[in-house]
Amino acid sequence: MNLLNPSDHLFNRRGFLKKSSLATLTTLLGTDIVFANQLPPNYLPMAFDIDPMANKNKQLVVLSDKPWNVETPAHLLDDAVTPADKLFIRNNGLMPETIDAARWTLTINGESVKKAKTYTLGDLKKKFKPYTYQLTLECAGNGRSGYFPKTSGNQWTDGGVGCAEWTGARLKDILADVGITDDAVYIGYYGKDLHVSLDPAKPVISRGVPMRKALEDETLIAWAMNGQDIPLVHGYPLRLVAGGWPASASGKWLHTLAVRNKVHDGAKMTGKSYKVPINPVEPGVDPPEDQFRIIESMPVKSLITFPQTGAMLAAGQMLALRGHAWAGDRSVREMAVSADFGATWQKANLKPPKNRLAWQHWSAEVKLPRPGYYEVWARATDDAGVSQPMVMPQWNPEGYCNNACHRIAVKVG
Ligand SMILES: Nc1nc2c(c(=O)[nH]1)N[C@H]1C(S)=C(S)[C@@H](COP(=O)(O)O)O[C@H]1N2
Ligand SMILES: [Mo]
Repeated sequence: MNLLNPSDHLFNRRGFLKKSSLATLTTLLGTDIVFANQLPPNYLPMAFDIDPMANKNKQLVVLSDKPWNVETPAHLLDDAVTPADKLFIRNNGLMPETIDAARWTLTINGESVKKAKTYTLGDLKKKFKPYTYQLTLECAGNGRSGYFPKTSGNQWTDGGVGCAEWTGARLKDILADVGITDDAVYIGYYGKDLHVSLDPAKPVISRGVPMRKALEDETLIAWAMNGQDIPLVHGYPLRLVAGGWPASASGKWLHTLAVRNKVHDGAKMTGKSYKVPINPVEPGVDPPEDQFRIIESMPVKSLITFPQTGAMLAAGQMLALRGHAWAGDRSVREMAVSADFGATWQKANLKPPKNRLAWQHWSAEVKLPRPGYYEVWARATDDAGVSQPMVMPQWNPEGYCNNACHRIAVKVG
């Protein structure tokens, strides 16, 4: 899409940028628009007056603006902990326009609670011990653009992933306080966003995780990201965070959480959303719904975050590389890089994660023998011995879980 011709929905009836548009543009800019209140009607700040696909990757890339889907070029994910202005945005609907955090409540209900209970944000912060974890969130559609035949959906390249630091209460502590029954199977979240049709009766997305994931230490009801209030685009003021699983399970603008006595059947839990065929299919084949399973832990994957693809090196200069690796519920055991299209591999230095479900940092120094063009490939292996594929992994109709090796181009000389 081209922001030169912004569609009307960015602006309100009077032609001024909507609060949620401003919040997103602020995220893209990485700083506030100081005189935002002075913007003339229907005026889009010139920083966005460009075709984002031709922006030489200096900023986040807008894949769609209704709803907002914004990805982060790999080299902008170089920070150990992803800052707010570099975390991808994946909205299925329209962000809530007005939020009163002082009156925000979280209700825990569903078939498998003894009695439904409602907490204010203040109650949650006072009553439960806070925990802070770095948690990797990756959209299940990240890498979709690498599938052939092409599948529908946002054409994410590599940047639908990030690892921020989240603070909140453990969901298991809250559920213990509420009291759940033995027949609990799944949790399902409900958020305050609105369907793009503006029909309040239409649900946007309501997903969840099975109890074994819900009750993990690291599954949080979070009110802070990187030590501050969660930015509006990432779910202010309250969000479920279940690291290592499709980020679609981490509900933003959370107001209700149901404890279900069956697999949650909210919007985008049913049909083929966030599901892959149980048995491998030939590329292009789309089996019936009952032959799909829900994606749980995400597959092993890694990124080269330095240097940026297209780097130029002087002859004789060592190539310093670094990046991150993650493996859903697992940890990464080994990281390797190749500069000769996978013919030989060199082991990289790999750090342990800060905590379970955080991405791990790796680095390597590679000698490139003579002037010319190279591709550098990076490959992670998880603690079960599973490695990233060099080429497209198992094709699936919705284009999920593409964990093929990341690669960059480098020129010497
Ligand atoms: N309420 C709500 N929660 C949501 C979504 C949404 O559209 N609405 N999108 C989900 C999806 S598909 C992803 S990948 C992540 C994206 O989180 P982020 O935008 O903070 O990076 O949020 C998830 N939680
Ligand atoms: Mo997603």
